[in-house]
Amino acid sequence: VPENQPHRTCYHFQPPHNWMNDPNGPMYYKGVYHFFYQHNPFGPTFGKIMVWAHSVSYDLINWIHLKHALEPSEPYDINGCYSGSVTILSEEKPAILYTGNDNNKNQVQNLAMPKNLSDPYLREWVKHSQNPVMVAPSGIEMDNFRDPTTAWKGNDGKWRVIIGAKNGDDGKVILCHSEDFVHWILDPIPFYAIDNYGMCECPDFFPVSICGTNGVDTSVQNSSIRHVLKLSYQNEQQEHYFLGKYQPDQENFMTDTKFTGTSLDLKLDYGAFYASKTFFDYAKKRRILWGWVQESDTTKDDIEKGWAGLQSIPRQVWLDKSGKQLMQWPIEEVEKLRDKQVSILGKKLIGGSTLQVSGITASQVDVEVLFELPELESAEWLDGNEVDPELLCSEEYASKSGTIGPFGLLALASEDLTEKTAIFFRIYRTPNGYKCLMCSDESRSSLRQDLNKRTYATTFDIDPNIKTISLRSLIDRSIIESFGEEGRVCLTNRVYPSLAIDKDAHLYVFNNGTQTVFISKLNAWSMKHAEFGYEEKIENIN
Ligand code: DQQ
Repeated sequence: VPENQPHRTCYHFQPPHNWMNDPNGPMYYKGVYHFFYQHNPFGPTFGKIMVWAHSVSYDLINWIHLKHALEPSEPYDINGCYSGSVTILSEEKPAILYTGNDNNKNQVQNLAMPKNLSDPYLREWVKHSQNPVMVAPSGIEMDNFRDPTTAWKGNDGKWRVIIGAKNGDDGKVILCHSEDFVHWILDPIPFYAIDNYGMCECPDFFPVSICGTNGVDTSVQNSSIRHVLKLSYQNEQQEHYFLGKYQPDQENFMTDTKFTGTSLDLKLDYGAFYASKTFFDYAKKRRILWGWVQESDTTKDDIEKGWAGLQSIPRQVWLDKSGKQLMQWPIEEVEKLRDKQVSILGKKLIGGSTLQVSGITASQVDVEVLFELPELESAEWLDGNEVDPELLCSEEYASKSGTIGPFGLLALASEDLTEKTAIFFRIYRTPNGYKCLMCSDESRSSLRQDLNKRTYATTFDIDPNIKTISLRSLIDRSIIESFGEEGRVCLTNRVYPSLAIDKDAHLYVFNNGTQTVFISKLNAWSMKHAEFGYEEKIENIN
């Protein structure tokens, strides 16, 4: 990677160089966190020879890069080792199920096991002699059958796994079961199907506890859990999920809600976040989510930078008390990187005001703000049941005045505010109660014209008696991950400021509503660099 790179992150996971996309097979195993990822070792674009790169960590923040776990080598994966997952089988043996792009460019599922279970880093993986262990069933396109999940075991002792698929424009999720993890039977009835929305990539299927924030292991089935089915819609590049009831005896998942194709559908993150995957961390009894955060600059830039693609900071996920949505929060370990702190307490933010948060390195910061709201009755009226939040945000830039809001943060901002990414709330009164719009607006994030600058937004219902609303943003040079209302809404942005870089980046709090809001408390910390180590053996690739 060339020197002097203002957009390369300092505490998000990145490979030493070149292209990265999907998280693969994350797991905790005997004291070590493993992370595999889709990687092109030969360049900063998606490549012909995709491998499973491999890194290990003791805290999910500081990493050691190892040599690749899987590289194309056999007829069943010679055109790429695509995404998949790890399952820990009986006798604590981990197994990788991954998609091979085979010599006919068909997608098949393959199995790999560690060569030496006593190597704490599980450096070497052996592909199974009976690969491929699954091929596309009839009614599924042979080149659109990929991304097996972590398997779960039923009470009958059989393993189940689901796999993304497509036929024409119709997305499908295929259920497969096996007694020995090698011989698989594919269920002719799709586990999930959605017409006209294209390929369902990278499914994820996991239980969540109905009370508390603890996670549960993937095979757990009892009355105190619900299930989550997550799908990556290839056409939209967005992560949709459904809560519901899994009925193992009928091999059936009954979703609580139907997909509508509108802003009412649930997404893990309303911004740049894709191909995500969870795992159960049995050390800390939590379920952790990783997601790929794509670039939004040009391929030419990626080639100049020598790298492309980030991973989100791992997030803990759990079911909200309402049972109607998931909650997400950056894992607590990221707080170890918090360095110099500044605080603001009880500060009035009158309409039209902007307040700088000074004394921190604003290009790499963790900031948490609690806003105290005025009486909600004064909120603007919003007609119509179905408003498109992104349209609302793009028409009403953060700089335009509202009543209660827009208020929030201006991140990676230049001193004169010509560059800024606004992450903000605005509150509305609707026929069905109060709604909060949360938005992240990249339109002014850089003076550069050749970037894909998006506006991401969603609305959520708020209690009429709500007094405060919180916002946390993890800012790291070209990424901003924001968590509204304690993790109810997540929005991730990739931005490439040209002025607001390094020491010239600033952080502000603003209020452009006519109503005053208060900063009840704000804490911001400069963030230290995460450590990335390399094993010497990794240098074999070029
Ligand atoms: N990327 C992988 C596929 C997956 C897609 C290939 C999602 O397995 O469907 O790198 O980003």
